[in-house]
Amino acid sequence: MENLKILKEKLIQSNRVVFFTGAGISAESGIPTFRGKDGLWNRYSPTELATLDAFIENPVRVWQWYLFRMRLIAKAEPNSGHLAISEFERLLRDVWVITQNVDGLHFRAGSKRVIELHGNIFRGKCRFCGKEYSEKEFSSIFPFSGREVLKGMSDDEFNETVLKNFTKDVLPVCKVCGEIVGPGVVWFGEILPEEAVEKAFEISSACEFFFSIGTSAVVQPAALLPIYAKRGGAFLVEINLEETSLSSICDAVFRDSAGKVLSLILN
Ligand code: BJW
Ligand code: ZN
Repeated sequence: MENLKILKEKLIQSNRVVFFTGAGISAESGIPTFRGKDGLWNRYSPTELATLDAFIENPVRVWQWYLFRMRLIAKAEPNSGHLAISEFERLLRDVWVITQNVDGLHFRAGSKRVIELHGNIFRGKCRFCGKEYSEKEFSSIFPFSGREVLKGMSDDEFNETVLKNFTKDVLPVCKVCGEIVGPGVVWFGEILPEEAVEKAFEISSACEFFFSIGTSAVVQPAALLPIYAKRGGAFLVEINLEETSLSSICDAVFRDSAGKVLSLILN
Protein backbone atom coordinates (compact mmCIF):
# COMPACT_ATOMS: atom_id res chain seq x y z
CA MET A 1 0.00 0.00 0.00
CA GLU A 2 2.86 2.35 0.84
CA ASN A 3 4.44 1.50 -2.53
CA LEU A 4 1.17 2.23 -4.25
CA LYS A 5 1.06 5.68 -2.66
CA ILE A 6 4.58 6.47 -3.84
CA LEU A 7 3.74 5.17 -7.33
CA LYS A 8 0.65 7.37 -7.49
CA GLU A 9 2.58 10.48 -6.45
CA LYS A 10 5.27 9.85 -9.05
CA LEU A 11 2.62 9.23 -11.67
CA ILE A 12 0.81 12.51 -11.02
CA GLN A 13 4.06 14.44 -11.44
CA SER A 14 5.20 12.66 -14.56
CA ASN A 15 4.88 13.90 -18.12
CA ARG A 16 4.51 10.99 -20.52
CA VAL A 17 2.89 7.75 -19.41
CA VAL A 18 2.43 4.71 -21.67
CA PHE A 19 -0.04 1.91 -21.04
CA PHE A 20 1.03 -1.05 -23.16
CA THR A 21 -1.73 -3.65 -23.14
CA GLY A 22 -2.33 -7.22 -24.22
CA ALA A 23 -5.08 -9.79 -24.15
CA GLY A 24 -5.02 -10.02 -20.31
CA ILE A 25 -6.68 -6.61 -19.94
CA SER A 26 -9.69 -7.79 -21.94
CA ALA A 27 -9.89 -11.17 -20.18
CA GLU A 28 -12.11 -9.60 -17.52
CA SER A 29 -14.52 -8.59 -20.31
CA GLY A 30 -14.85 -12.28 -21.21
CA ILE A 31 -12.50 -12.24 -24.21
CA PRO A 32 -10.09 -15.18 -24.18
CA THR A 33 -6.31 -14.63 -24.14
CA PHE A 34 -4.00 -16.41 -26.60
CA ARG A 35 -1.52 -18.23 -24.41
CA GLY A 36 -1.76 -20.02 -21.10
CA LYS A 37 -4.19 -22.65 -19.83
CA ASP A 38 -7.41 -21.22 -21.28
CA GLY A 39 -5.72 -19.45 -24.20
CA LEU A 40 -6.96 -19.63 -27.79
CA TRP A 41 -3.66 -21.12 -29.00
CA ASN A 42 -4.29 -24.08 -26.70
CA ARG A 43 -7.44 -24.99 -28.60
CA TYR A 44 -6.70 -23.63 -32.07
CA SER A 45 -3.59 -23.68 -34.21
CA PRO A 46 -2.13 -20.22 -35.01
CA THR A 47 -0.59 -21.51 -38.24
CA GLU A 48 -4.02 -22.72 -39.44
CA LEU A 49 -5.87 -19.53 -38.51
CA ALA A 50 -3.63 -16.50 -38.21
CA THR A 51 -1.38 -16.54 -41.29
CA LEU A 52 -1.85 -15.53 -44.91
CA ASP A 53 -1.06 -19.09 -46.03
CA ALA A 54 -3.90 -20.42 -43.88
CA PHE A 55 -6.28 -17.83 -45.35
CA ILE A 56 -5.32 -18.69 -48.92
CA GLU A 57 -5.73 -22.39 -48.19
CA ASN A 58 -9.04 -22.20 -46.35
CA PRO A 59 -10.65 -18.74 -46.18
CA VAL A 60 -13.95 -20.20 -44.98
CA ARG A 61 -12.37 -21.79 -41.91
CA VAL A 62 -10.40 -18.63 -41.10
CA TRP A 63 -13.49 -16.41 -41.42
CA GLN A 64 -15.60 -18.77 -39.27
CA TRP A 65 -13.01 -18.46 -36.50
CA TYR A 66 -12.82 -14.67 -36.82
CA LEU A 67 -16.59 -14.30 -36.81
CA PHE A 68 -16.77 -16.47 -33.68
CA ARG A 69 -14.33 -14.10 -31.96
CA MET A 70 -15.97 -10.96 -33.40
CA ARG A 71 -19.27 -12.06 -31.91
CA LEU A 72 -17.68 -12.50 -28.46
CA ILE A 73 -16.15 -9.03 -28.74
CA ALA A 74 -19.37 -7.45 -30.05
CA LYS A 75 -21.16 -8.74 -26.95
CA ALA A 76 -18.38 -7.65 -24.54
CA GLU A 77 -18.11 -4.38 -22.62
CA PRO A 78 -14.98 -2.49 -21.51
CA ASN A 79 -14.04 -3.42 -17.93
CA SER A 80 -12.67 -1.48 -14.95
CA GLY A 81 -9.12 -1.78 -16.36
CA HIS A 82 -10.00 -0.12 -19.68
CA LEU A 83 -12.06 2.50 -17.85
CA ALA A 84 -9.27 3.32 -15.38
CA ILE A 85 -6.84 3.87 -18.26
CA SER A 86 -9.25 6.23 -20.01
CA GLU A 87 -9.65 8.11 -16.73
CA PHE A 88 -5.84 8.45 -16.50
CA GLU A 89 -5.89 10.13 -19.92
CA ARG A 90 -8.07 12.84 -18.39
CA LEU A 91 -6.07 13.13 -15.15
CA LEU A 92 -2.46 12.97 -16.32
CA ARG A 93 -0.52 15.12 -18.76
CA ASP A 94 0.50 12.98 -21.68
CA VAL A 95 -1.01 9.52 -21.76
CA TRP A 96 -0.77 6.99 -24.58
CA VAL A 97 -2.26 3.55 -24.95
CA ILE A 98 -0.33 1.14 -27.13
CA THR A 99 -2.35 -2.01 -27.54
CA GLN A 100 -1.77 -5.37 -29.16
CA ASN A 101 -5.49 -6.06 -28.84
CA VAL A 102 -7.77 -6.01 -31.85
CA ASP A 103 -11.02 -5.64 -29.87
CA GLY A 104 -11.26 -1.83 -29.83
CA LEU A 105 -12.27 -1.84 -26.14
CA HIS A 106 -9.89 1.00 -25.22
CA PHE A 107 -11.69 3.30 -27.66
CA ARG A 108 -15.04 2.11 -26.38
CA ALA A 109 -13.89 2.92 -22.82
CA GLY A 110 -13.21 6.51 -23.93
CA SER A 111 -9.43 6.49 -24.49
CA LYS A 112 -8.52 8.74 -27.42
CA ARG A 113 -4.78 8.33 -27.88
CA VAL A 114 -4.72 4.65 -28.75
CA ILE A 115 -2.24 2.96 -31.07
CA GLU A 116 -3.49 -0.38 -32.35
CA LEU A 117 -0.38 -2.36 -33.26
CA HIS A 118 -2.17 -5.47 -34.51
CA GLY A 119 -5.09 -3.78 -36.23
CA ASN A 120 -8.79 -4.06 -35.49
CA ILE A 121 -10.96 -7.12 -35.92
CA PHE A 122 -14.00 -5.23 -37.24
CA ARG A 123 -12.14 -3.69 -40.15
CA GLY A 124 -11.24 -5.43 -43.43
CA LYS A 125 -7.94 -5.75 -45.26
CA CYS A 126 -7.33 -7.09 -48.76
CA ARG A 127 -3.98 -8.87 -48.75
CA PHE A 128 -3.94 -8.96 -52.55
CA CYS A 129 -4.18 -5.27 -53.47
CA GLY A 130 -3.72 -3.60 -50.07
CA LYS A 131 -7.15 -1.92 -49.88
CA GLU A 132 -8.20 -1.27 -46.28
CA TYR A 133 -11.86 -1.13 -45.29
CA SER A 134 -13.23 0.91 -42.38
CA GLU A 135 -15.68 -0.90 -40.12
CA LYS A 136 -18.64 0.76 -41.87
CA GLU A 137 -17.46 0.14 -45.41
CA PHE A 138 -16.57 -3.43 -44.53
CA SER A 139 -19.99 -4.26 -43.11
CA SER A 140 -21.50 -2.98 -46.37
CA ILE A 141 -19.66 -5.67 -48.36
CA PHE A 142 -19.81 -8.27 -45.56
CA PRO A 143 -22.97 -7.88 -43.46
CA PHE A 144 -21.90 -10.75 -41.17
CA SER A 145 -19.12 -8.54 -39.82
CA GLY A 146 -21.53 -5.88 -38.52
CA ARG A 147 -21.34 -5.50 -34.76
CA GLU A 148 -25.11 -5.20 -34.37
CA VAL A 149 -25.70 -8.20 -36.62
CA LEU A 150 -23.31 -10.35 -34.58
CA LYS A 151 -24.64 -9.06 -31.29
CA GLY A 152 -28.19 -9.85 -32.25
CA MET A 153 -27.47 -13.44 -33.37
CA SER A 154 -28.58 -16.19 -31.00
CA ASP A 155 -26.26 -19.19 -30.48
CA ASP A 156 -28.54 -21.35 -32.64
CA GLU A 157 -28.60 -18.80 -35.44
CA PHE A 158 -24.82 -18.40 -35.33
CA ASN A 159 -24.26 -22.17 -35.34
CA GLU A 160 -26.64 -22.60 -38.22
CA THR A 161 -25.47 -19.76 -40.47
CA VAL A 162 -21.79 -19.31 -39.65
CA LEU A 163 -20.60 -22.63 -38.30
CA LYS A 164 -22.66 -25.18 -40.24
CA ASN A 165 -23.76 -23.65 -43.53
CA PHE A 166 -20.98 -21.23 -44.39
CA THR A 167 -19.63 -21.25 -47.93
CA LYS A 168 -17.13 -19.34 -50.00
CA ASP A 169 -19.82 -17.37 -51.84
CA VAL A 170 -20.82 -15.40 -48.74
CA LEU A 171 -17.26 -14.20 -48.10
CA PRO A 172 -16.39 -10.51 -48.70
CA VAL A 173 -15.09 -9.69 -52.17
CA CYS A 174 -12.67 -6.80 -52.64
CA LYS A 175 -14.19 -3.82 -54.49
CA VAL A 176 -10.83 -3.12 -56.10
CA CYS A 177 -9.33 -6.46 -57.13
CA GLY A 178 -12.12 -9.02 -56.66
CA GLU A 179 -10.14 -11.25 -54.26
CA ILE A 180 -11.47 -12.34 -50.86
CA VAL A 181 -10.97 -9.73 -48.16
CA GLY A 182 -9.59 -10.80 -44.76
CA PRO A 183 -9.97 -9.35 -41.27
CA GLY A 184 -8.11 -6.11 -40.52
CA VAL A 185 -5.66 -7.70 -38.11
CA VAL A 186 -1.94 -8.49 -38.32
CA TRP A 187 -1.19 -12.15 -38.82
CA PHE A 188 2.08 -13.93 -38.10
CA GLY A 189 4.66 -13.09 -40.74
CA GLU A 190 2.90 -9.83 -41.65
CA ILE A 191 4.37 -6.40 -41.19
CA LEU A 192 2.72 -4.21 -38.55
CA PRO A 193 1.17 -0.88 -39.68
CA GLU A 194 4.22 1.29 -40.29
CA GLU A 195 2.97 4.56 -38.84
CA ALA A 196 1.67 2.85 -35.68
CA VAL A 197 4.96 1.04 -35.05
CA GLU A 198 7.06 4.14 -35.61
CA LYS A 199 4.94 6.19 -33.24
CA ALA A 200 4.90 3.39 -30.65
CA PHE A 201 8.70 3.14 -30.60
CA GLU A 202 9.10 6.91 -30.53
CA ILE A 203 6.84 7.47 -27.53
CA SER A 204 8.01 4.37 -25.65
CA SER A 205 11.64 5.41 -25.97
CA ALA A 206 10.83 8.78 -24.42
CA CYS A 207 8.35 8.20 -21.60
CA GLU A 208 8.64 8.40 -17.83
CA PHE A 209 6.29 5.55 -16.95
CA PHE A 210 5.67 2.43 -18.96
CA PHE A 211 2.98 0.00 -17.79
CA SER A 212 3.05 -3.46 -19.37
CA ILE A 213 -0.40 -4.88 -18.70
CA GLY A 214 -1.81 -8.35 -19.37
CA THR A 215 0.69 -9.33 -22.02
CA SER A 216 3.00 -12.32 -22.16
CA ALA A 217 5.42 -10.01 -24.04
CA VAL A 218 6.58 -12.72 -26.42
CA VAL A 219 5.28 -11.48 -29.77
CA GLN A 220 7.71 -9.37 -31.77
CA PRO A 221 8.21 -6.55 -32.52
CA ALA A 222 5.72 -5.36 -29.85
CA ALA A 223 7.66 -7.11 -27.08
CA LEU A 224 10.60 -4.77 -27.69
CA LEU A 225 8.64 -1.69 -26.61
CA PRO A 226 9.09 -2.18 -22.84
CA ILE A 227 12.79 -2.78 -23.41
CA TYR A 228 13.11 0.47 -25.38
CA ALA A 229 11.20 2.27 -22.64
CA LYS A 230 13.52 0.92 -19.95
CA ARG A 231 16.58 1.88 -22.01
CA GLY A 232 15.14 5.36 -22.39
CA GLY A 233 14.97 5.66 -18.60
CA ALA A 234 11.30 4.88 -17.97
CA PHE A 235 10.01 3.40 -14.72
CA LEU A 236 8.76 0.00 -15.86
CA VAL A 237 5.68 -1.48 -14.20
CA GLU A 238 4.18 -4.88 -14.94
CA ILE A 239 0.60 -5.84 -14.14
CA ASN A 240 0.05 -9.50 -14.86
CA LEU A 241 -1.39 -12.54 -13.10
CA GLU A 242 1.76 -14.47 -13.96
CA GLU A 243 5.49 -13.96 -14.32
CA THR A 244 6.71 -13.07 -17.83
CA SER A 245 10.11 -12.75 -19.45
CA LEU A 246 9.81 -9.03 -18.74
CA SER A 247 9.27 -9.35 -14.97
CA SER A 248 12.96 -9.46 -14.04
CA ILE A 249 13.71 -6.04 -15.57
CA CYS A 250 10.63 -4.29 -14.12
CA ASP A 251 10.90 -1.65 -11.42
CA ALA A 252 7.55 -2.67 -9.92
CA VAL A 253 5.42 -5.77 -10.43
CA PHE A 254 1.77 -6.34 -9.51
CA ARG A 255 0.66 -9.97 -9.57
CA ASP A 256 -3.06 -9.40 -9.72
CA SER A 257 -5.78 -8.73 -12.27
CA ALA A 258 -5.43 -5.64 -14.45
CA GLY A 259 -8.87 -4.29 -13.51
CA LYS A 260 -8.17 -4.56 -9.80
CA VAL A 261 -4.66 -3.05 -9.85
CA LEU A 262 -5.51 -0.18 -12.21
CA SER A 263 -8.58 0.74 -10.14
CA LEU A 264 -6.43 0.68 -6.99
CA ILE A 265 -3.85 3.00 -8.54
CA LEU A 266 -6.57 5.33 -9.82
CA ASN A 267 -8.55 5.63 -6.57
C1 BJW B 1 -3.85 -11.12 -17.09
C2 BJW B 1 -5.18 -11.31 -16.85
C3 BJW B 1 -5.78 -10.35 -16.05
C4 BJW B 1 -4.60 -12.91 -18.09
N1 BJW B 1 -5.07 -9.38 -15.58
N2 BJW B 1 -3.09 -10.18 -16.67
C5 BJW B 1 11.86 -12.17 -33.76
C6 BJW B 1 12.11 -13.30 -33.01
C7 BJW B 1 11.25 -14.39 -33.02
C8 BJW B 1 10.09 -14.37 -33.79
C9 BJW B 1 9.84 -13.26 -34.53
C10 BJW B 1 10.70 -12.17 -34.52
N3 BJW B 1 10.18 -11.21 -35.34
C11 BJW B 1 9.03 -11.66 -35.86
C12 BJW B 1 8.81 -12.90 -35.39
C13 BJW B 1 7.64 -13.74 -35.72
C14 BJW B 1 6.40 -13.37 -34.93
C15 BJW B 1 6.63 -13.59 -33.45
O1 BJW B 1 6.83 -12.69 -32.68
N4 BJW B 1 6.57 -14.82 -33.00
C16 BJW B 1 6.75 -15.12 -31.57
C17 BJW B 1 5.48 -15.73 -31.02
C18 BJW B 1 7.94 -15.99 -31.40
N5 BJW B 1 5.98 -12.00 -35.20
C19 BJW B 1 5.35 -11.68 -36.31
O2 BJW B 1 5.12 -12.48 -37.17
C20 BJW B 1 4.90 -10.23 -36.43
N6 BJW B 1 5.30 -9.69 -37.68
C21 BJW B 1 6.55 -9.29 -37.93
O3 BJW B 1 7.39 -9.29 -37.06
O4 BJW B 1 6.76 -8.87 -39.21
C22 BJW B 1 8.11 -8.70 -39.65
C23 BJW B 1 8.59 -10.04 -40.13
C24 BJW B 1 7.90 -10.70 -41.08
C25 BJW B 1 8.35 -11.93 -41.52
C26 BJW B 1 9.48 -12.49 -40.92
C27 BJW B 1 10.16 -11.81 -39.92
C28 BJW B 1 9.73 -10.56 -39.53
C29 BJW B 1 3.39 -10.16 -36.42
C30 BJW B 1 2.80 -10.59 -35.12
C31 BJW B 1 1.30 -10.58 -35.20
C32 BJW B 1 0.67 -11.18 -33.94
N7 BJW B 1 -0.69 -11.49 -34.21
C33 BJW B 1 -1.54 -11.98 -33.14
C34 BJW B 1 -2.90 -12.30 -33.76
C35 BJW B 1 -3.63 -11.00 -34.11
C36 BJW B 1 -4.87 -11.26 -34.87
C37 BJW B 1 -5.92 -11.92 -34.05
O5 BJW B 1 -6.30 -11.42 -32.98
O6 BJW B 1 -6.36 -12.93 -34.51
O7 BJW B 1 -1.68 -10.97 -32.13
S1 BJW B 1 -0.87 -13.35 -32.24
C38 BJW B 1 -1.50 -12.86 -30.68
O8 BJW B 1 -0.37 -12.58 -29.80
C39 BJW B 1 -2.21 -11.52 -30.91
C40 BJW B 1 -1.76 -10.72 -29.72
O9 BJW B 1 -1.91 -9.35 -29.96
C41 BJW B 1 -0.34 -11.17 -29.53
C42 BJW B 1 0.21 -10.93 -28.15
O10 BJW B 1 -0.47 -11.67 -27.20
P1 BJW B 1 -0.73 -11.07 -25.76
O11 BJW B 1 -1.61 -9.89 -25.85
O12 BJW B 1 0.55 -10.89 -25.06
O13 BJW B 1 -1.62 -12.22 -25.10
P2 BJW B 1 -1.16 -13.56 -24.38
O14 BJW B 1 -2.32 -14.47 -24.41
O15 BJW B 1 0.11 -14.07 -24.92
O16 BJW B 1 -0.87 -13.11 -22.88
C43 BJW B 1 -1.89 -12.70 -22.00
C44 BJW B 1 -1.24 -12.34 -20.67
O17 BJW B 1 -2.23 -11.79 -19.84
C45 BJW B 1 -0.66 -13.55 -19.93
O18 BJW B 1 0.67 -13.23 -19.53
C46 BJW B 1 -1.56 -13.71 -18.69
O19 BJW B 1 -0.86 -14.11 -17.53
C47 BJW B 1 -2.11 -12.31 -18.54
N8 BJW B 1 -3.44 -12.21 -17.97
N9 BJW B 1 -5.60 -12.50 -17.53
C48 BJW B 1 -3.74 -9.29 -15.89
N10 BJW B 1 -7.11 -10.50 -15.74
ZN1 ZN C 1 -8.16 -6.15 -53.21
